[in-house]
Amino acid sequence: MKISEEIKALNLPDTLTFADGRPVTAENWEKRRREIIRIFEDNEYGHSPKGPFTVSGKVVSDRDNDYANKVLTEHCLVTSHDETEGVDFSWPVVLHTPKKALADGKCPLIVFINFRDQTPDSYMPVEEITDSGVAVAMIYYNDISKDEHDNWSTGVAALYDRAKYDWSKIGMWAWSMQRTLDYCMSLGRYDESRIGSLGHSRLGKTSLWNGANDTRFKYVFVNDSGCSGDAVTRHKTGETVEIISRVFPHWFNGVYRSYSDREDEMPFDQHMLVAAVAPRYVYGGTAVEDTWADPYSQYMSYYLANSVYAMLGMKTAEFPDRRPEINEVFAGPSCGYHMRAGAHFLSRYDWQRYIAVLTR
Ligand code: GTR
Repeated sequence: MKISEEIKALNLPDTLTFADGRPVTAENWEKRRREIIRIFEDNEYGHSPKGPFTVSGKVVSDRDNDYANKVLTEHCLVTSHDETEGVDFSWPVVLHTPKKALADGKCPLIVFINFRDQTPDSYMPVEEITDSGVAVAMIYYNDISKDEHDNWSTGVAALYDRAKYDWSKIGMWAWSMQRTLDYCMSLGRYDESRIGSLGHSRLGKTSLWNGANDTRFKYVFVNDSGCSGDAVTRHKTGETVEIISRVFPHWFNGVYRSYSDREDEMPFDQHMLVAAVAPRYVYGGTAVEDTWADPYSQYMSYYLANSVYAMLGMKTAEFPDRRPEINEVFAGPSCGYHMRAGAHFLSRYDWQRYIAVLTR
């Protein structure tokens, strides 16, 4: 069956039609993009504080001869001051910057949110990343607010009034990626045209929400994010809105759970969030054995995002009108997707594909 036919049968809300029925054009796309973000704020991830923020940082320890004298490693403590609410919050960031790239001029940077605070890490092959001329800024997600249904009592969650900000943990983690970028850009070393966002799984959902919101992220890499990330929710295999919002209620706002077992009635689906990155680059990494996430429902989102890039007059990816196969990589000029062999993981293979796009 053609993927376009599978998609048609799902009767999805149309990215290229405003909520009031007006058609979307290249001229009003930015307006539609903002409308999509609002839909996801209201229905899924909640409303995050909008600042303005003053962000500063200090280097707690550093080594300028890391990885055979090729890498500058800095362990930093970054502080965000919210000027509207008068709230201060600090968290650690580890920065690895390739020294050669620094000497040659500004280098690309990936802001990476991780499951662990160690470096290197099985999800972050530092030497390989920096050898490719890319810097990486790593945040440990539990430093921002614990991945627990803790009644919003830990980390940054505890500092903001819930009556005003119904933000979810995914919203908080995404916010920390933006504030980390504030700090990194203040250093004057990173190339603003090649800033990437990356996370895996629940943090892949976070990377997508971050990248849709903050247009400074020119490359949004979304690894194995699945349900409530980049997978079309309607009729996907594996995890559903009912399961995810029951098991992980803290990842979402209070409204999302009301869509349990009524995905077909949602005025949105996740393909709209993937498309909301356009005209910037969005890339989904998936794995064939990751049926819980559902690589085919993930493919649908990128396949559909192509119509937005086309409408904007941009070059699109060559996504075939069928299900993807193992090890197929479609790294198009404006959007990408791959389905690697194996299971749920953030592998070297995934990093290599993302870096290839960021540095080409
Ligand atoms: C699973 C969850 C997925 C995915 C994964 C992860 O338990 O059902 O949505 O996010 O965790 O983050 O590792």
